[in-house]
Amino acid sequence: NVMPPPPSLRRGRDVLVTGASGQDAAFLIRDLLHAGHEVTGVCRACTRSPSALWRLATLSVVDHPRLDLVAADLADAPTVADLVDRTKPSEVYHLAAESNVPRNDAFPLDAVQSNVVASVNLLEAVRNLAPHARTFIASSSEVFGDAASSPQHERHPYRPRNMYGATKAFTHSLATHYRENHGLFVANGILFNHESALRDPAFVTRKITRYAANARNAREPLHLGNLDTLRDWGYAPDYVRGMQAMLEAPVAGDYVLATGVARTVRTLAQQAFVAAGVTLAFEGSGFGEVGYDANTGRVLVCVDPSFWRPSESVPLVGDPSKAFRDLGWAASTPMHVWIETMVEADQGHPNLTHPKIRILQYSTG
Ligand code: NDP
Ligand code: GDR
Repeated sequence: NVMPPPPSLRRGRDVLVTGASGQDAAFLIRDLLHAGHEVTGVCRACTRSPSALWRLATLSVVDHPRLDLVAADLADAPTVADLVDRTKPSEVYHLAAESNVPRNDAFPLDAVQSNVVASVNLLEAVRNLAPHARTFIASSSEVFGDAASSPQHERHPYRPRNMYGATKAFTHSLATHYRENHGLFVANGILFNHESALRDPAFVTRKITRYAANARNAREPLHLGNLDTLRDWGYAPDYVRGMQAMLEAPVAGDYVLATGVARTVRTLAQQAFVAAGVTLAFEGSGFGEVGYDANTGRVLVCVDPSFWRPSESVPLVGDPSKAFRDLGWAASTPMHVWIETMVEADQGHPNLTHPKIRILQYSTG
């Protein structure tokens, strides 16, 4: 399941990666270490405890001699300044964020601290203490929100329609300001959904693959929200290569990273069940729709209003042509391949049984 890292032209430089306990940072740090970099990873609970660092451990890099892990809350400005001063990075990947969309709405002040204040602290520290560093900022398709048209490209207007999208739109604009008015090398990656076996199970892909992988032992159907929602889903290791390409580019810019293809949650579920050897058919509509095993008739998926988010009138689908043209980047892993990867990984964890999934989901009160 592990794809080889890309060749790097920038061996041996010091790199600072925030959000080191997260999905993308795990793949990125693995690539950077394989390419010869010294890496400092930052996360709030970087105590080398299994719970905080299970992703780095899964990729067998948590004990790498060139990886230094530092515990820090990026919302604290003096801490961030000290971190940048001590590491004097030549590259910074800012991946830390509260990335769960409903949690941002549930805890708006935390969202501002983790997504906005942390980004201001980091950009200020880079400006004052490491102005020659190249910085990557993780922006999101959620900045487009109530999009005017589809697909969305780098110049598409921002119309965020939730707290998460608003914080990302602010940070994206701020990064552009530091690039244009302070002369820093700051690249914004406008990232569309990207997934892997390291994804938190609160997100719909991993929620589905975990259930599909263990469906034979399931005592009740999988509860999902809106099955008609269209999303542009890709594979996370491809996207972290795009991030690296942005910092390799001669000039800093904004780049959409996406597949350019929209699929429904229903299709996603069907593909996951196919990977688990089950043909999933659907009948009914709205809250009454169910997905069932076409061979046995057993109901495996139902629609649950508590997970329902209205779908966008214009789907969020990215136009990645600029990244392809300028960076040679494309989301190269086909969906059925990465879904198979996720289901296979989840079949190796039989304790992650289905009834918990619903409890874990949005356990924010
Ligand atoms: P994850 O949620 O897996 O990782 C983000 C990490 O940020 C978490 O592990 C969290 O660590 C850390 N973090 C949050 N707040 C703080 C803080 N105040 N101080 C220090 N660390 C903090 O996200 P992904 O890896 O999936 O995504 C990486 C980035 O890309 C995020 O910014 C996300 O918003 C963005 N993005 C991701 C997309 C995707 O599909 N994956 C799509 C679009 C954008 P902990 O809580 O353990 O302390
Ligand atoms: P998203 O990811 O909110 O797009 O944020 P998520 O996987 O949660 O939702 C994707 C789409 O699936 C629909 N959906 C469900 N979602 C969840 N979680 N659970 C369900 O049961 C369910 N049923 C249907 C959602 O309504 C949504 O439309 C991710 C994060 O990585 C963000 O940080 C990132 O910025 C965006 O992707 C792009």
